[in-house]
Amino acid sequence: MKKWLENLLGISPKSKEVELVDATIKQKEDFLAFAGKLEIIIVSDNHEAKTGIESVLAHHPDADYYFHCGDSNLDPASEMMKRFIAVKGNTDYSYDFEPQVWVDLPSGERVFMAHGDGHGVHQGIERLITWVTPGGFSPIFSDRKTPVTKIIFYGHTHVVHVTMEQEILVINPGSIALPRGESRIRSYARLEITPECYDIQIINAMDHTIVEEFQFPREWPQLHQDQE
Ligand SMILES: [Mn+2]
Repeated sequence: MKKWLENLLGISPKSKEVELVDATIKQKEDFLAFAGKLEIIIVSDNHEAKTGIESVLAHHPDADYYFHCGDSNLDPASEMMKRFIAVKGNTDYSYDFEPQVWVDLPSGERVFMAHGDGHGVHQGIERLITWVTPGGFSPIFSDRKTPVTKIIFYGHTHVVHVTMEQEILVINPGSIALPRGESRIRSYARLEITPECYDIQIINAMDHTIVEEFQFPREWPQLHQDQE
């Protein structure tokens, strides 16, 4: 993570505590003045294989964030995994990952990431959406000052999925080692957040060529929402 981001957030993104981002105009100005965009790399389900992840890190050395959606089957304390904000997959039983994380980005978006096995993602993403929607099941919504989740990352299916549902951007980068589904391409995702839009690239992990691109318009997130 870049130093300016840490300073802006005042916390490490790996902090297990959920910190609220101060919803001020100043923050928006800071974001624009410092960077104007964020680059985020998302990988999932390498199932012990290290080469794909090493190659992604070598190819994208300067991303602002690296997210791993679970089933790495690698030690979270290893040098490679320390680069990632990661969650526990259903086959990560030997390792001490959080089952789910919320991360507040300096752009104002709150990200929710879970592997997805606990949210029934083989049946679809409805439960994931419900989980992060105010009034949903997540215990975090007992807090009246909870920012609205705008982005979800998940894995588990090993199938690429990019969509915008109920104003939430949802990304499954596919598996970087064991792809399923029609394309059968080992893949990961790159998300760029600019003031105007979300640009998403699905990238072939073997040669880093772009397989698919998506773009969704973006509005500055509503940072705090009262829950009555
Ligand atoms: Mn899994």
